[in-house]
Amino acid sequence: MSTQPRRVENLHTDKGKVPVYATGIVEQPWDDYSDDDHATWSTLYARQREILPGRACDEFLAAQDAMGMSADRIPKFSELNRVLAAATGWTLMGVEGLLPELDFFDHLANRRFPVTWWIRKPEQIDYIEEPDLFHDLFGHVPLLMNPVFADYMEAYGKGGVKAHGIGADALQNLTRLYWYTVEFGLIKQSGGGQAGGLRIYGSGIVSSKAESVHSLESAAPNRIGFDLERIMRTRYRIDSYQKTYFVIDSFEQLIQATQPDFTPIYARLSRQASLPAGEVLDTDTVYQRGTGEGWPTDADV
Ligand code: HBI
Ligand code: FE
Repeated sequence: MSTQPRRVENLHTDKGKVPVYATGIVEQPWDDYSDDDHATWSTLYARQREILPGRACDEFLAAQDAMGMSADRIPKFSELNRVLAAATGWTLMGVEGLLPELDFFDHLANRRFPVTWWIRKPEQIDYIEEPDLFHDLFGHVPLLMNPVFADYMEAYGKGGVKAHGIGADALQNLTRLYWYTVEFGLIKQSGGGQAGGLRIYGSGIVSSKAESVHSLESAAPNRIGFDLERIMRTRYRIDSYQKTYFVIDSFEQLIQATQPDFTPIYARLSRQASLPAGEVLDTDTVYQRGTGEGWPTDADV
């Protein structure tokens, strides 16, 4: 998600005052969740787990089960942290919402994943603009159990702290990488499955019912093989389905791509124009050249 993060000052919720620390870290007020909150989690969880087998990568579903997540109720961060910390050294921490980028990167660089403590209202069940608990906990957290993906997320955070020191263009390149991998990435799954063996690992997709189907089965979007510098040049959509989904061969491919120092890459990219979200290049490995049906005509970011 890349809407402007808002600093949290004195936070008063309808559940009374939730303690907020200077850095926006919030204890999960688990006892204060309403029946509606738990019902929203249950509805969304059951709905996604109904359609994800055969669409999400096996690692995602296995990790979600291994963490003990279920449709019963909103999971307790403290309980998940016991399993997660033992698996990959990552821990969750409650936050009010989007953090300033440098705070966010610094948390990732130290294997801390910020999870929004509140869940959307029942009337927002199908779409919410900014990341809520369901997007973060259901979408982002399970793959932190996967050692290779966990390494990638730490490397991403360290790269973000460095990019923050370099400047806005570097940050934009890196945000595109996050968008087309962590949020909206597809992966080749050994063993076939839907859509010629492509599966979902991106959090923005797995936490969305419609996009879980669209990303794999619609004729509209492009599906193109992962290429780090090509992705860093590619603009994206915030308010609609992606026009292009990028496909990795494996999580190892992600970690290998983040090994080199990005500074020379940023320098090279600064001399190249950014690409429209729906563009297909001659040099692309094309799994599907989309029809473009339904694509918005306004500007990509
Ligand atoms: N803050 N809590 C939170 N969660 C995010 O996913 C997040 C953020 N701040 C910035 C951000 N994401 C994006 O700008 C990333 O691309 C860095
Ligand atoms: Fe996200």
